[in-house]
Amino acid sequence: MPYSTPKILLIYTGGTIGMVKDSETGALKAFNFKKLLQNIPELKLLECKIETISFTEPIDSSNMNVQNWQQIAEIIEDNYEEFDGFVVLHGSDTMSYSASALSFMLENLSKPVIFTGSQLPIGDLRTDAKENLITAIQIAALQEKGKPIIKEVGLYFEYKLYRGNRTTKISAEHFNAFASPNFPELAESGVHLKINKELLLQTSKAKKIKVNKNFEENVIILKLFPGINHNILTAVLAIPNLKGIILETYGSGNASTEAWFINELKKAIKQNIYVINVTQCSGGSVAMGKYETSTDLKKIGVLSGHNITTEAAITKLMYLLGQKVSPKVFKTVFETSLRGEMY
Ligand code: ASN
Repeated sequence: MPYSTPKILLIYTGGTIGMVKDSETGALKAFNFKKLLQNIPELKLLECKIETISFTEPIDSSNMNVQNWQQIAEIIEDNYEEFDGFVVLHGSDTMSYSASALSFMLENLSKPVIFTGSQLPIGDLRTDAKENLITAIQIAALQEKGKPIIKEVGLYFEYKLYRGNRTTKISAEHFNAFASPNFPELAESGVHLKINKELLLQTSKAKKIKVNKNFEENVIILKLFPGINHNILTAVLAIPNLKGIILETYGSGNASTEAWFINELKKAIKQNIYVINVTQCSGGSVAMGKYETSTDLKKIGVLSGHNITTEAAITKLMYLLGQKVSPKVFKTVFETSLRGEMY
């Protein structure tokens, strides 16, 4: 029996891909996507059925927030049974955060959710939008014996499919705007579409999708710099209701050994604020205890983000806090890979 044509839902949230220039100011702003889709007649040639749904007010992704993530998750939840795959059109600026957030929201995902966007609007003559969009849809529609091949949240940009929660935006100029410094790409588009099957996440078929929309917003990312003083650290840690900090440290998880620094963090941890160590380096991993400058951090109970990106770390923290994970197991759960986001 032949398998039925895959059905793909295209979710338009905004971003440069669908923007036009404001006639007065010349600034790029989000636009109605239905009209812009008419710019890509190629979509009709794809071997899948495509339906679209759009945010009522498409946004520049710099305006992305937790409510928007919940909205994307809800659209996927409401249409999960009817569609075989999902493509989320999203601004590139915060796409890595959203792809990471959605990877945590969508537990036991067994269908592809592919984020994509572009650096130039789809109506621009030199646009990168067409290739990104067309190939993202093809990837979302890939099947083997009638079942999706990709069963995770991916990010497709400039000929590469990455695991979404491993990515980071690296360029505001190049079409090649994303990197996945600590994990190889899941697929590469050349003359052929080469899928690295051994790298794909495999979810148990028996488990039903669970959509976790509760995210804690009282969190912060603190990037260390030589010269950060006591005053600044005290002020950050005194933020009312603060629940967790992603501490961007140097190299393999190193920081100042000065007493005031360690003592302030120790006090915060005693007050049940989680402190997670991630590296400022674009590649490599935290290894607390490797240098003297990270030994104290380990002793006072700072958690290790291993080789996670900052984008995945902050969204994982928001997710686990939102799930009210018990303090007894929080360390173990945070330091374990849940969606392939760390080793
Ligand atoms: N500012 C845009 C956005 O993130 C950038 C882009 O999409 N290339 O929405």
